[in-house]
Amino acid sequence: MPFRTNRTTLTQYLIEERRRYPGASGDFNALILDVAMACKQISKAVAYGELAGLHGEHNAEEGGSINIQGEAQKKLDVLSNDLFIKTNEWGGHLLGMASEEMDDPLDIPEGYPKGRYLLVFDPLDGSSNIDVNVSVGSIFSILRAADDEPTPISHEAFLQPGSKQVAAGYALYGPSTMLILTVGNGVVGFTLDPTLGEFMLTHPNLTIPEDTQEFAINTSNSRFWEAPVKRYVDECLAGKTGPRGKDFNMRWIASMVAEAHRILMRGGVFMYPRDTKDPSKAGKLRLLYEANPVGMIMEQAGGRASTGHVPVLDVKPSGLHQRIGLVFGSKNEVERIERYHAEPQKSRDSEIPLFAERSLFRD
Ligand code: P6P
Repeated sequence: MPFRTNRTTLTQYLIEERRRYPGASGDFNALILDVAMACKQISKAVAYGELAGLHGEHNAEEGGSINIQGEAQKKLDVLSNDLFIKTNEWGGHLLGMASEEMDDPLDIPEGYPKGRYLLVFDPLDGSSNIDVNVSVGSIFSILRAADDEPTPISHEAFLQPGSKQVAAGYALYGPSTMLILTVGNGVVGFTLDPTLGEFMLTHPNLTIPEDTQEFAINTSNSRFWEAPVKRYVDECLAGKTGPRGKDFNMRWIASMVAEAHRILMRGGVFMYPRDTKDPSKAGKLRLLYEANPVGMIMEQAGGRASTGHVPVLDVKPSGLHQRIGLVFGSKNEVERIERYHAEPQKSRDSEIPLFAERSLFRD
C-alpha cells in the first residue's frame, strides 16, 4: 500500500475550517472530536462483536429491556449510548444531550462545566443487523442552545427545525469505518485508520448525482403505502416499458446509515414514507436524530430530503422522539416524489378497472 504522508486528519480539517471564523472559540471543534472519539470506541466494540460477548439483547437474562421507541434494546445499543454520554459529558461544550435510547434529555452532571451546544444522537442505528454482521451506524446532530436556556434541560430546548443544525453526520461501521460530516460547508468523508486511531480525510467533497436508477424502500409495506408512493414505485418497476422509460434497481439494507452512504456515494433515493400500517405513527424514522442529521447531509451534498410534502429540515418538531415520513437522495427523484404528493389524489374507485394500470402492488 503506497504510504501517503500528506493525508489530512479530522483535527487538521476542523482547525482549517475554523480559520474561516476568527472569533471561534474552538468549542465546536472540540465537541466534534469528542463525538468522533465516541464513534471510534463504538467501531471497536462493533468489530469485536460476539468475541466480546456483545451480540444479543440487553439484560437478556432478566427478560431484556425496551426503549421508549418500544424496541428491544441490544447490548450494543446500550453500550453505544453510554459511550456517547461518557465521551461528551465532561468536555464543557454541551448544555445537554438527547438520544434515541433515552426517554428524556440528559443534563451535564454537576462538576463538569456546561457549554452552549446540544447533542442529539442515535447511538447505533440499524441494530437489528448487529447479530447478523451487517453494517450499522451512529447518527448525530448538533444544535445551539438559546443563550437564556435554563437547566435542568427541557425537551423544548431540542425542538428546533433541522435547518438550525450547526453540524450533522454519521459514522458507518462497515468494511471500513467512516465518518461523514457537514458543518454547513459541504460534506466531507473520513476513513478510520485503525493503526493510528485517526479519521483521515478521504472524500473531501461529497456530492450526490441529481439523477439515479436505484431506489430503496421496504416493499413488504406496499399495501400500506399512500397513492403517490405506490405510483412512484410502480413506475420504477415498470422500467423501460413504463413512463420512466428506463430500468431501476432496488436495494433495502434495513440500516438507514448504510443506505444513506450508498446514496451519497453513487446516487439513489430512500423512502420510509408515512403509511397506514400504524395510523398512530407519522412514519417509522425519528425526526430529531435520524431524519434531520441525514437530511442536512443530503441537502449539503446537493441532494434533497423531504417528508414527501415539505423539506424535512423545515419541520418544527413537536416532540423529542417524533416520527416522520422521510424521502431523501438524488434531487430530481425526490422532487418527482414531491410532485406526485402535490397532485390532487384521484379517489381509488374513480379509476376504471379495465384501464387501471396493472401493478404488482395495487391491491
Ligand atoms: P424496517 C433501523 O431500525 C431503522 O430505523 C433504519 O435504520 C432502517 O432504514 C429502518 O429502521 C428499517 O426498517 O421496517 O425495514 O425494519
